[in-house]
Order: sequence, then structure tokens, then C-alpha cells
Amino acid sequence: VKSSSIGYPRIGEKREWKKALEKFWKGASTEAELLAETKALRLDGLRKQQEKGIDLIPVGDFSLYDHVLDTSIMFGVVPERFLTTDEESALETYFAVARGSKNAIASEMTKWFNTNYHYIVPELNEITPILKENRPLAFYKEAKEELGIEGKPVLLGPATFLKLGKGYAEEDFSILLKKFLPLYIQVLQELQEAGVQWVQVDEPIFGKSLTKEDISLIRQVYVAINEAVPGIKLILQTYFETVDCYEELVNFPVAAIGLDFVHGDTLPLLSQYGFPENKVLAAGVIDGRNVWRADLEKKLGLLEAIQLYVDKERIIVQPSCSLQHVPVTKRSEETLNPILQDALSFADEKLEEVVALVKGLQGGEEQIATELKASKQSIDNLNSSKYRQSPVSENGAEQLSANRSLPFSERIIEQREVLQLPLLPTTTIGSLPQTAEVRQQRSKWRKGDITGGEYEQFIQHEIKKWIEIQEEIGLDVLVHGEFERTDMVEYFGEKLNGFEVTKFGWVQSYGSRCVKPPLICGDVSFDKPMTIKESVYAQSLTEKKVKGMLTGPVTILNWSFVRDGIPRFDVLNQIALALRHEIEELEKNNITVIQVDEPALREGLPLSRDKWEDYLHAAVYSFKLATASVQNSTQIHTHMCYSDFKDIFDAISGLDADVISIETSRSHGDLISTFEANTYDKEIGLGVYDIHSPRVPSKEEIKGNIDRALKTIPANQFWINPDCGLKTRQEPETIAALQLMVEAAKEVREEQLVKQ
Ligand code: THG
Ligand code: ZN
Repeated sequence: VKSSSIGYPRIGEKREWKKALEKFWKGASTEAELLAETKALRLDGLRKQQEKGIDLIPVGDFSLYDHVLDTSIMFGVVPERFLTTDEESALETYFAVARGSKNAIASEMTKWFNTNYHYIVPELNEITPILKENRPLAFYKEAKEELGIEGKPVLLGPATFLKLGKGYAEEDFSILLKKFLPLYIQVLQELQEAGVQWVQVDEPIFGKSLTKEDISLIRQVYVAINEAVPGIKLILQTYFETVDCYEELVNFPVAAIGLDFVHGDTLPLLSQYGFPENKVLAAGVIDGRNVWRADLEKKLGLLEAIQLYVDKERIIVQPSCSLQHVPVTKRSEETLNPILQDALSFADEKLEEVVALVKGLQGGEEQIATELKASKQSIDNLNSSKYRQSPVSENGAEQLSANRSLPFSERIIEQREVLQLPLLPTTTIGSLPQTAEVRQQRSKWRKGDITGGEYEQFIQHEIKKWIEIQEEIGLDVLVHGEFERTDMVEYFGEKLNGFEVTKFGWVQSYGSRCVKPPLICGDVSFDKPMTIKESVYAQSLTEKKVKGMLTGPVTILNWSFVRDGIPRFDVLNQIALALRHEIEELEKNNITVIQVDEPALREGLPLSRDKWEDYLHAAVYSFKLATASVQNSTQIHTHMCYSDFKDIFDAISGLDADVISIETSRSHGDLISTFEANTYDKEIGLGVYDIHSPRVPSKEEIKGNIDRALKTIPANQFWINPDCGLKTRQEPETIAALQLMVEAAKEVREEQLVKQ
């Protein structure tokens, strides 16, 4: 039995990586300094894995931005627009692709499978790939020379790399595979010559449904690799979901197959189809996606069950995926409730669990009696803790209606009467610029440098300033700006029962940006009003309507670390009930336009299509459970960031929100055609300008976007708003853009009224 790690967090225990990168981007450090600082972090991670006794330590999983981008760059896949005549280092070009430069807009970034990590999408149109540098080899040598580690180079596999890329027709997949094959072979041959034994080739694409043709094409690639580099032991690594072409996959000519035994039913596949006798099984048994301490006894049981089909000598024990999706170490969480802290396992602790399991499997349970006992104790303690003493009964939810009392077509009449909005009403998504000052004041308050009262006064001052600005601009439905919130999920995590937030529990979201998902450690319920004070204050300042702003149940669930042991959908409904309470409070306080955002609804869609229906059903139900109890005249809004709505159109309509706003900047045409192909009967705002860059759009451009949408969507259903929240923008550009948006709306409104 061997222990292995599939990948380790890049960001450092205290986000040192982020700080090093941002310092460099600001021009406050040199390239050499950045490389030295990040090398120290990388070696630190390797050293920890070595000290913990991991046999197969990954090298090359480290990145200065994103590992998919690393793969593109390694193969010379740099879009033409980034090729400049300026003198530019390779690193500058790398960051230009990721972040944009003065001459070229950045490559698109999108979600890495069903995680909250984003990768840079390879642009594969008309490329001639070449091997620019053998990255894995460089990292292999570094680990060997610096620490004497016989590392396991990690590569993103050709099938997944190409499937994640864009710019080619589906039927050209095989042509591209053929183009990249010799390059992969060259990388592996050089590794072989350097004495590398094990290589991990990541192919998480096998967690999705692939066609027979694709599987056969991918098989040919691995056959060719095996013939060309027979001396390397290749681990074909899958994760995030069980594989649905198990039979074919396990017969690929590779030394080892890596499977996820945490997500999806993988064990039954072994009993049904067996496992080839000449292969090694890399068994992902420790959950790499969640932060709870493993029940080691159960995990040992799982490994013993696996042993019925694979001899002990051919098992590698490992986490289910790279540990980049969990924080680095729980040791930093000194102020957390000790029972909770004891029940956690972040990356470092997960590696210890892997090592303990190897010991247990090799030498028998007695070998790890202490670890088994501690694991059981910590789980028992959390189960009997205060967090889990007030289960919100499911029956409670069943007795409540998840349907509005009138259908949309009837309640909208009441809403229009109350709201008296003009045709094509204008609004924003909810958050307004979080300036350095806002963040500074919050951090002062957290440190105790200013009092709660002073902080609150500052927030009120910001709200007042922005209500005035919005009135001045002439927006129709206003927002309070969300200055009191850091992250739209963490904020609610701090206020609801059943949640705790960590101090250093960061995970990378994209580039240097991190998020700190709250822990859902117990039964979720409403504790005290969460958003009333700010909303009521804002509403008191204006005659216009101010929207109440909440994060929806699905997004809170998907962006938190959710407790094990009870169904996720039960947790979802608990969150929905708590939000229902908050919404009722808002309504009681005369906030009668309420937005419940669900930006993460699409990304939570399971990888396997078989699970879509259950997920979408649960997602829609929870949203309705949260929002259905309001008066007919109260208007429910929702917002979703860009996603492929084709697949989930029915679910979106099923939310029964009175108004939905959707981010469209990246694919305006696509989205509109989705709404063309289907009839959407409720009100809708398609973002009319892109907020993701500081650029202020022209009025003509905005009008063009409005006119285009109005070709498909009736004017009396249409709202005018920016693409997404304005939190990351600066004040001057925000005001300028909103002014132009309102002017554009007024002009189109005139034109429409003339037509009618
Ligand atoms: N919240 C959460 N998850 C998310 C988003 C979010 N996932 C998808 C998308 N939005 C990711 N986008 C971002 C945008 C900005 C930041 C993180 C993810 C960000 N983070 C700060 C940083 O790294 O400097 C840290 C947070 C802070 O200090 O305020 O800016 O909105 N949960
Ligand atoms: Zn958005």
C-alpha cells in the first residue's frame, strides 16, 4: 500500500501566495522576488507532505495563476492578440493572458467542473502547438535537488485539456488530439529519461458523460503513449464524480487508474465489473472537497471492501481530488470552538488521515487504534454539540406552501399597481463599489480600533451617499449597496444559526482571489434579522423603492462547506426556511421588492446528467420555499451570473421569480437565442453593459444592447440593469456608466411609447 497526494494548495497558510502575486502586479516587487517567494511557498508545501510520510508527492501541481493556463503556455497556446513586439518576459505574457494587458483583453475564465475554482479557457483555434518547456520535468528536478523528493509529476491530460478549451468544432477533437499527442509523448519521454517512475495524468473529464467515439479516441491516445513511453508508470487520474465508462477506462493501457470513492457510487462498479489484475488502483477515499474529519473506521472499512477486488499491494490511498479545494491547515483556527476545530480536517490534516489509513491497512486496525479513537470521538462530540441540538424538522417545511398564492399573470397586475414603475424600469444588481475606505473601516472595527457604533455610522453614511447618487442618476428601483457585507455568502454565514466562519480558511477562487466558505456545522435556522436595519434605513431616505437583498439558499449551500451525515437537500431546505423568515421580516418592515440572488445555481449542477433532475428539483423547491410566503403585491427578484441557461431554462422559469436579471456580457447573442427558443412569461433584465472591466460603455452601445434584446423580449417585460454587481468597480466609472444607462433607457422608452 502506498500513500499519495493528488495536489496541494498553492496559496500558503496565510495567503502568502496571493500577497506575493499582488505585490508583483502592483510593481512593488521584481520578477526575481516573486519567483523566490513563490518557490519558498512551493517547497514548504512539498516539505510538509514529505514530513507527513506521503509516498507519492505531486510536483508540477503548483501554479502562479492556474494549472490549465500553465498547460496552454507549456504547449505554446497563446492567442495571437497577446503576441507583442514589446519586450515582454514569458511571465508577463502569462499574466497578460490571465488578466488582460493594455493591448488585449484577457482570455475567458470559467468554472473548473463543479467547484468554485475558475480556470483560464484555452483558445484552440488554428493553433500549432509546440513544447515550450517541460514544466513537470523542471518541478521534478527542483523537488529532487532541493529536498531529495522523488516526486510524482502531475500533468493535465490531453482529453480534459482539449475538452475544456474552445475555438474548435466538436468533430475536430480527434485532429487536436493528434496534434498534442507527440508533445505529451515528448514530455513523458524526457521524464522517463530523468528517472521519473510515477506520473499522474489528470483526466477529470471522465466524470462527465463521454460519447463512445470520444472514449475510443482517448483510448488510442493512451495506447500510443504506452507504446512510446513504456518505462513510465502512468496514473490515469479521475475525480469529482464516479466514471460512467468504468469498464472501458479500467482497461486503458496504463499502470494505474485513480478513482473518486467519495463522490458517486464507485465501489459497486468494482463488484460489478472487477478490477484488472495487472493494474494499480489509486483510491480517493478521503474527501478532497470538504473539510470534515474522516470517520477513519468507515474509511478503513471502505478500503477493506476495495481489497476484495484489488490486492493490498496494488492499492494507493489518497484524497478524492487535489487538496487545492480545501484550506491549508486547521491549526491556524485557534479561536474556533474547540469541538468544531477538532472535527475539521483541512489539507494538512487530510494527508495525515491518508497516512493513518495506509498504516491501518498494512498493519491492521491495532496499528492506528489512537487515530481511530480520536476520529470517532471528534465526530461524536460534534454530533452531540450545541450545533446539532435543534434540528429543524422536515415536516415543518412540508406544511408550508412553496407556491405563491396567485400565478404570475395575476399577481403582476397587483405589483404594477403598487410599484407604478415606468416602461423599461432601471435598476442595479445590488452591490455598489466597495472602496478601499469601506474595507479599511471594516477591518478597523474587526480589530477593535473603532466601535460597532462608529462602524455602523460609517455604513449609514455610505448608504445615504449612494441613495442620493442613485436618485440623482434617475434610477427607478434603488439598492442600499451592501457596504456592510464582505462576501455575499460569508455575511449570512456569520448571522445564521448552524454556521461558523473561520479566520484563515481560504481557498483559491481565481488567480490570486480567494474565498472563505463558511462552515455549515449544525442545524441551520434563523437567529436574528440579518438585513433589515440597512434596508429600512435606506428606504427611509427615499420615495423610490429600495430592494431588499438576500443570497439564495442554493448559493449559500454551494459556496459553503456543508456538514456530512445528513442529505444536502435537507440542509438546503433549512437554509430556505431561515431565509423565508428574513423575507417575512423585510416585508413586515415595508420592504416589498426583494431580491434573492442565485448566482451559483447553474454551477451546482451535478457532473453526471442522471443527477440533474433531482438537483434542479431541490434547487427550485428551496428557492420557492424561501420566497413563496410574500403578498402578491410584493415583488421577488433574482439574479444569476452568466451560465449556460439552455440546460436549465425550465428550472429558471420554475423559480417563479417575478423578475430575473441575468449576466450576459460574455455571450449576449447566445442568451437571447435561448429566450427566443423558449417563451419566458415573467419579467427579465438582461445586463445591458459589462461591469467586469473599468471601461465606461457608450450610450449607443447600451442602446444597441437594449434594442437587440427587445427584438425578442416584449418591452413591458424588460428591465434595464448592468450585468452583475458593482462591488469590484470604482466609484467614478460606476456613476458615469449608470448615468449613460439611464439616459439610454429614457431614449428607448420614448421610442417605444411612440410605437405603442
Ligand atoms: N462569493 C463566493 N464565491 C464566489 C463568488 C463570491 N464564487 C464565484 C465568484 N464570486 C468568484 N469571484 C470572486 C470575486 C472576488 C473575490 C473572490 C471571488 C475576492 N476575494 C478577496 C480576495 O481574494 O482578495 C477576499 C475577500 C475579501 O477580502 O473581501 O475579491 O462572490 N463565496
Ligand atoms: Zn452576477
